[in-house]
Amino acid sequence: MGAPAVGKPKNEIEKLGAAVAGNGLLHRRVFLQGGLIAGGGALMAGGAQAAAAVGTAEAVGTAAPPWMKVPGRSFTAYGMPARWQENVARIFNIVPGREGVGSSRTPLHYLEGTITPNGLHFERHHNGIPDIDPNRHELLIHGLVDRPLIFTMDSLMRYPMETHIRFIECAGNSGNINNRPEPAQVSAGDIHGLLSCSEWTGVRLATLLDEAGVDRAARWVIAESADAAAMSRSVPLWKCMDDAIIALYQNGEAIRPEQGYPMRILLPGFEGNINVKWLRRLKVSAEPAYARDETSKYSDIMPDGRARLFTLEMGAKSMILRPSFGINMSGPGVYEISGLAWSGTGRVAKVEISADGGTSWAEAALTEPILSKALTRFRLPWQWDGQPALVMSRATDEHGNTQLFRDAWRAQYAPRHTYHYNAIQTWSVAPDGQVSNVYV
Ligand SMILES: Nc1nc2c(c(=O)[nH]1)N[C@H]1C(S)=C(S)[C@@H](COP(=O)(O)O)O[C@H]1N2
Ligand SMILES: [Mo]
Repeated sequence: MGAPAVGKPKNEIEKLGAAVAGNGLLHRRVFLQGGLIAGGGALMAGGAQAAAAVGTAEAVGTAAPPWMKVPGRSFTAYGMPARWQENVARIFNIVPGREGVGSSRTPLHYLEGTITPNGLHFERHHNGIPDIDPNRHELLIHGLVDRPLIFTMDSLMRYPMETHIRFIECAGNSGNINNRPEPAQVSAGDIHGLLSCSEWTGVRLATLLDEAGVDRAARWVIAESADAAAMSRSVPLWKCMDDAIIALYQNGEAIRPEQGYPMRILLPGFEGNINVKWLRRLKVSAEPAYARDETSKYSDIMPDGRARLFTLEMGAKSMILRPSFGINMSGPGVYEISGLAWSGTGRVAKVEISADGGTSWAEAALTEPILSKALTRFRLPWQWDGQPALVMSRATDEHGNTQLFRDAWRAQYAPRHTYHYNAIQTWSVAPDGQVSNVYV
């Protein structure tokens, strides 16, 4: 967390009628009303110092910081973050002999806003990142269609494009780590970082399928990749005709190799795995393929041991990132709790926060824009009294889908099941400000 809040004393907060739930949660509009903005106080002091530094001749002399005494460095062809941000990096372990297989995670706890920088988008590769020459890559649409079609990059680029901000979340996100008997003492990015959000631009899949002419018997589209995993997944035809796009751009630039260069199928809100990267073929069919990744993997194992296939939409979910493991508190005072919420079925309707282990809840402010199937930032002011606290968030989407506590979530499935994990994340704040991961 940043510096502790220096705001007004507690009795003034109570005068405002700001405490809305137990253990110091304040009304979401308190910061907007002003008067309690601790950061504002600190900012003004800092601003005054800076003004003094640039405004007086002697400050530009000996007292000036070194970066004011020499010209800055030159231009770069492709910019990089400040060198002070070195720890803001993807989180991963490489298994020797399996260098390209596995995943890296987004360091969610170090980021703000909702867009994941391209270099920090999580990665999940089943057989490494292929080096595809876009001039030799083609997309084939065939199967139950009137006219099989082949698209080169040049021909695809001539179609009308759309831009949407959408998250991608791996079906395995959070699950493995939360399946451990003891809560892992690792960062929010380690636990929940198979999750990223980008502005994607591409061609609506429905446009291409309409041109091919889909047969009336068709119900599925089998998407196949051009990497060495030759992954395939069955996509319901309704989704292909709804909001699916063939994504070519990610946050304004060509989609990164890690994300599927030169193209991937983007199925908003659906589990990560089905968003096939390095897409080469779409086969329209009456039946699903029952491919490996939709039968042995990424399906839900129920308490009776049977598998539920094709649970494709990710649930409503959220987590607090400030504070979180490694993002500690620095003394009692007013803080802004900040985190992310999302749902695979639409918009986030509300996020509730508890600071007393789920006994009482306060509604967080949602930062605009609140977009469908995109990450939404939530915030709530908190007067921390320096006592032990259990903080947690609970998202509800526009269809009423919400989050369960971990035990209730686990009771829905077979014992070791981990896919589609969306239970409530709880952080414990100790009197010294240290934050740890706990099961509630
Ligand atoms: N061709 C191909 N597509 C793939 C994968 C892969 O290994 N190969 N991994 C899948 C999985 S499991 C996930 S979670 C997402 C991850 O997308 P990202 O690497 O862009 O974050 O891509 C999916 N698409
Ligand atoms: Mo995944």
